[in-house]
This record gives sequence, C-alpha cells and structure tokens, in this order.
Amino acid sequence: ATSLQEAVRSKIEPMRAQVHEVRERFGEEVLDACTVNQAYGGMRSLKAMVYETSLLDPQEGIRFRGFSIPECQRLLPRAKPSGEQPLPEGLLWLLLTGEIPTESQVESVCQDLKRRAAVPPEVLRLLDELPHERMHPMTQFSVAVSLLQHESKMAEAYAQGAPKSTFWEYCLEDALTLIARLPAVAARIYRNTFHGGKHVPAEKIEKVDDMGMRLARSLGFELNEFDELMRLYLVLHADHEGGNVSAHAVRLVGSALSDPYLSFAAGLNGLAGPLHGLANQEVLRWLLQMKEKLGNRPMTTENLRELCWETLREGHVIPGFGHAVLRRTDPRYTAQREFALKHLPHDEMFQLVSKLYEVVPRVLEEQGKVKNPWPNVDQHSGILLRYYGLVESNFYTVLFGVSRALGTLSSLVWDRALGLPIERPKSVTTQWIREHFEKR
Ligand code: NMX
Ligand code: MLT
Repeated sequence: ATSLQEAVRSKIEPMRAQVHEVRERFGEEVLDACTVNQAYGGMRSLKAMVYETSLLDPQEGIRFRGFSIPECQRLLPRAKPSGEQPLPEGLLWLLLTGEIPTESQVESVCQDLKRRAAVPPEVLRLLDELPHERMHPMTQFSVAVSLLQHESKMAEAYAQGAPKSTFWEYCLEDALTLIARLPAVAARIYRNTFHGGKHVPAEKIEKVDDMGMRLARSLGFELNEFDELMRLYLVLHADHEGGNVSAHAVRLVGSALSDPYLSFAAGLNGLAGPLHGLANQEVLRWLLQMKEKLGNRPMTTENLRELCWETLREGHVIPGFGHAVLRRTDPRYTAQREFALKHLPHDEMFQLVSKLYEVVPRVLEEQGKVKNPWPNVDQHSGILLRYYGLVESNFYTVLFGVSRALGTLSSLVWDRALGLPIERPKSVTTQWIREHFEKR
C-alpha cells in the first residue's frame, strides 16, 4: 500500500481475526492477579490492559512494534540528503501498521501531514488571546487541542450515526490532522509566550517537508543539527506502552468514544504532571540550581553527592531518575547521550549530566527507597534543547506532548479498529477489603 490509510485498512481484518482467535483460545486464562497492595499502589506492574503499538521491558526499555530504539534509528528512513536520525513520519507508519515503511511510504506520510498542517485562523486568534505570562505552556497546549476539536470527523460521524465498525477511519483522519497541526500549535505557544508574539513568517515553513524540521523552523531555529534533534526527540518520546499516565488517559477517555482531540487533551493534562512529562522542566531547573550552588567549587563526586542529599533531605525527588517499570538506564537517555557525545561533548551542562550518572544512582541506593536508581528520558533532554538556545524550560513538556501524540493516537486508532469497549474497572473500599478478607 502506498497510502497510510490503505496500509492500516489492510491490517485491520487480519488483526481482528488474530484477536478473535487469541480470545477464543486464551480468553479465560488468568493474565495476572491483583493484590491489595497493588490496588492501593497505583496498580504497579498489574497486567490488565492490551496495547499494541509498543511494549516496555524493564531491563531493555521500549520497543516500538517490536523494534528497539537503535533498530529504529538504523531501519527507519531519514531526511534527504544527509539526515542521521529517523523521520518521525516513519515511526508513525511503523506504530500504525506494525511495519517498517519504505522511503516512498514515508514520503507519502510527509506530504499528507504537510497538507494538513495549517491551523484554522480562529484557533490561532484564540491562542493569541491567552494570558501567556501567567498561563503555563502546557495549559495553553491543552486548551489549543480542545479548541481544534470542533473539526473532529469522528464526532461528526458519530452524530450522523456511522456504524461502530467504521469509527477507526474517522479516528485515523482526526489523528493525522491533529498530529500534523501540533508543530504549528506548539510554535504559536512558544512564540507568544517567549518572543512577544513575533511569529516565523508562513513562507519560511510552507516548503518544509518533514515534521521535525517544521517544528524546529516554526519555533524559530535554523540550524540543521537542531532539525535532527527535533526528529530524534519526536521519535524517542512517542510511545511508552499503555500504562503510563498520558497513554492511559488517552485510552480511557477515548473508550467513552470521546474523539481523538478530547482524548489527547486528557493525555496532555496527565503529561503536565511533575512525576510524568513535566519532569523534563524540573530536571533543567534542578541542574541549573545545582550549578549555582556549586559556585566555584569543582564538579567532584563529593560535592555533587552533598547537593543530591540536600534535595532528598528537603523531601524532594531527584528529577529525571527512577521509573515505574524500567529497572535499568532508559535507552531514550542513552540515545540522547549519544547525540550529545557527537554534537556537544564539551558543553558544561552535558558534563554535569554525565557526572551525575556516576553519583545519583549511588545516592538513591544509599537512601534505599527507589526501585530503580537509574536515569530516565527526562534527565537528558533539557540540556540538549538548552545547548541550541531553547532555554525556556517550562516549554519542554509541550515538545514531549507533540511527540506523545504519535504513539497514543496510533494506539487509539487501534482501540477503535478492535472495537474495545468502555473502560470501567471495578473499585472497592477499604471497608470492603476488610470485610471480604476477614470473612475467609
Ligand atoms: N528521587 C527520590 N526519591 C525517589 C525517586 C527519585 N528520583 N524515585 C522514586 N523515589 C521514591 C518514591 O517517591 C517513593 O517514595 P515513598 O515511598 O516515600 O513515596 C519510593 O522511592 C519508591 O518509589 P518507586 O517505586 O521506585 O517509584 P514509583 O514507581 O512510585 O515512581 C517515578 C516512579 C518516575 C514517579 C519516580 O521514580 C520519580 O518520582 N522520579 C522523579 C520524577 C521523574 O523523573 N519522573 C519522570 C518519569 C518519566 N516520564 O517522563 O514520565
Ligand atoms: C513515559 O515515557 O511515559 C514515562 O517514561 C513514564 C512511564 O512509562 O510510566
């Protein structure tokens, strides 16, 4: 298939048949059991959902449709003539279809997204009216996605009585339009908030062919290396299986047949939490504070240890370390480290991050609480952005959100294609638990 829509269509019947067969054969098998502690403890590690686009191994990290990050970097098409990082459009094809696309298939996605990229002027006007100095960029982003909702094809189709078996088509249509518009939305927020509403002229963006470069250029960055960073960033943050807060929120809200705009806005609101996507902003602030506190003292293990303990003693978490599922260094951290080693090996913030890799895990181990003392994706992203001049850390989670649309919306298309029902787990009370177990 040359078009993404046809490629997805061709996968739907076989996948529906596969799910039918799996449910016929194994439908009554027990996937997991839930202890009382898990019910109180954020359902940690409970296997109670199926999510097709990616899978997280605690030791190895994320695989997108079975492909690790280094494999994606090797196999997905890159920008011509000399791009080194995978194009996010290729990852989108992979997430939606399960197959590594050809160059021409990726080119067709690039052209499709380019055609859809313009944001309706009334939405831009409303975004321009927001109180930028007082409103966090993530709040503006969530508002923007909700404002785009009035064009939802899925909401329209539902209102007109479209049959359930066709919802996925409208969902895909909305997903592609929304993904295509996110770079312009993010840039509008960035330029309104940090550049006095002075936007990059449309003529500069119109000719840009891929999403990573469109994002970079709309934000106001001209360097090819930054285009590459945006491509890498959009690929790395796209998906992290189904249980993380943003992915789960998109799935949950979508299960009520709320359209992709409403569902994704819910995901963004979850991503804006400091234990989830906001951690990238917290990391940069923490690193800068650390530098300030060090003053003229050298970046030695002992000095850094002392400052890490100070953070812990104040009752704060060390941002960018730990994970609910991972038990090793996040491969998304490693991919960003490789980028830094190539492009900014002498940057002093990179050197600080590298040194902290030797210090923080030991401190967290000494503290003895964390299940995973190793760094996650958010530990590394801020210093890369800052190096190229994107210094406004409270914008960082917006970039995470642009990327997270690729995975969560691809998964939402599959939720509708497979006809998943409304999500409604059973809850119990403490009283119920007591009575239930005392009776035995
Ligand atoms: N610094 C200090 N304490 C920590 C850290 C950390 N980086 N990570 C976990 N802990 C504490 C945690 O707060 C908990 O303490 P308490 O029992 O007093 O509540 C204890 O260690 C056990 O937590 P875990 O089971 O290891 O972690 P959990 O699965 O509950 O949480 C995170 C996972 C990611 C929320 C947690 O590691 C954290 O808060 N990390 C810092 C924030 C961060 O980097 N978040 C970004 C995650 C990636 N993302 O983009 O979403
Ligand atoms: C993510 O990318 O969603 C985070 O690493 C958090 C998670 O997986 O729980």
